[in-house]
Amino acid sequence: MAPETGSLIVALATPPGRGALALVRLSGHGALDVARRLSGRPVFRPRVATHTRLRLPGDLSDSAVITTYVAPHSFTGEDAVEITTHGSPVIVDAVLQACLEAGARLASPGEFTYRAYLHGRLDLLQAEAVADLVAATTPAQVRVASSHLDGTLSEAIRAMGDEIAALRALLEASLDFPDEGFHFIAPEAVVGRLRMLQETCVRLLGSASAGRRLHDGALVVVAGRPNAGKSSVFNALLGRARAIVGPTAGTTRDLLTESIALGGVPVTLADTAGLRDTDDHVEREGVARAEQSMAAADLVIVVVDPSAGVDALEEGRSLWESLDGRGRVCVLNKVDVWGASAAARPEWAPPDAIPVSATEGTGIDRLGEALAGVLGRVTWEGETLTRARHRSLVGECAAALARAEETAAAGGSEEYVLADLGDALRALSDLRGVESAEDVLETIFATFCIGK
Ligand SMILES: Nc1nc2c(ncn2[C@@H]2O[C@H](COP(=O)(O)OP(=O)(O)OP(=O)(O)O)[C@@H](O)[C@H]2O)c(=O)[nH]1
Ligand SMILES: [Mg+2]
Repeated sequence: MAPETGSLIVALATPPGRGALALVRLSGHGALDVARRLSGRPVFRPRVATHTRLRLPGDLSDSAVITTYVAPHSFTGEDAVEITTHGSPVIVDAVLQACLEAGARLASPGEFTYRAYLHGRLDLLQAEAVADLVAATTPAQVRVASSHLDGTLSEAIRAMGDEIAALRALLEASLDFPDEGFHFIAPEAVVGRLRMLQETCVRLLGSASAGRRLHDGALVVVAGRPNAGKSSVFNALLGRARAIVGPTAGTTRDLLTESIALGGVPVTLADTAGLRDTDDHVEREGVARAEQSMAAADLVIVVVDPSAGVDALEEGRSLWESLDGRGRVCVLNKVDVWGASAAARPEWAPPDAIPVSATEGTGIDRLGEALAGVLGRVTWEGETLTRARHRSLVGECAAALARAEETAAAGGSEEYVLADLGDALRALSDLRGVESAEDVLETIFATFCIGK
């Protein structure tokens, strides 16, 4: 996608297929002429929905609503037109064809938002938020994306950049008047301000793992010995009998996955074959797949049946311990059988292990809460780093600030501190896309869908 602006682009903004209505969007020079040409109306009042008849190729016509926007007061910052027609694909095709005949070309993915960015209507963080908002599948994703679109994250980043720029100005002034004994800022004050800036970076980076899961989703795997009740726990979390449950050990062989939301995070929940040595080659393959999915999981739910006997409990222990340092939650299933007695709890089980009865539904809400807690319930204060790009640039900024602090604390030259502050500032500008390279931008906008 070339970063040219102004040429006339058109795309269907609503999903393809049949609907009650469809919305075709145009942006660029000549957009208003197209509206006139299709409707035969000489004048449109900007931003006022106008009911009109469209004359379309192939002897078709439709009654439609047209809204016009005059540059720079539009989403893209250009002249723009929205045409709402009845939602037949035949009508949509005719409208698109008419627009193409009038000199428009089909928009590339994300091109409307790219233009909004190029015209300074949005910064890069906000443009990414447009894509995230449209792609959101959980309310928490909507909250974070819409808060980023409103500029909360951009504002935090801009404020940090302003603070660094102010510090740079003071240091430069000190450099400019070295002999007169001017000290526009004392070294201790520089260190203090650099520390505060680093704290902001740490706070932002602290949101990154929950933000990544919010953005990319999380893999949560239910694991344990055969017959511990994994499929029953899986079904209870889903709220429906998705997996086959049976009294024979080795019921589940394949990996079963379903999508659910936990604490606002979109989760792929996987049920697995019970972990045991076996000669059955199908079951062995199932165990291998269970192990692979555990290795990739953000969180493993270890299901243990405390009534299953000593050997089973020892295997539960080794599975639990093998996950040390990873996201893990211990579930003591079949509490209706073992009665929640302290004596029946395995001694290795952590104090926050959750007694549940998958068949009766006891403890399942608490399990859901615990899972959401481990996944990092998103507090959606707006300053959540959701993408790898955000994490790496805030990380670069923090590292540059730390270098600057070290130099300042050791009484090093202002020049070195200034160079590090320059790096910190550059990372923040890249984050907001103030002067981003074209190839970086193209990679980002290429992930958008057409019409956005
Ligand atoms: N009483 C009681 N029985 C349960 C509970 N959860 C599961 N069961 C029973 O335990 C047996 C095994 O349950 P599954 O959910 O199939 O166990 P699994 O761990 O998926 O077993 P595999 O797929 O064979 O590894 C079934 O007969 C279930 O009805 C529970 O909370 N209470
Ligand atoms: Mg099973």
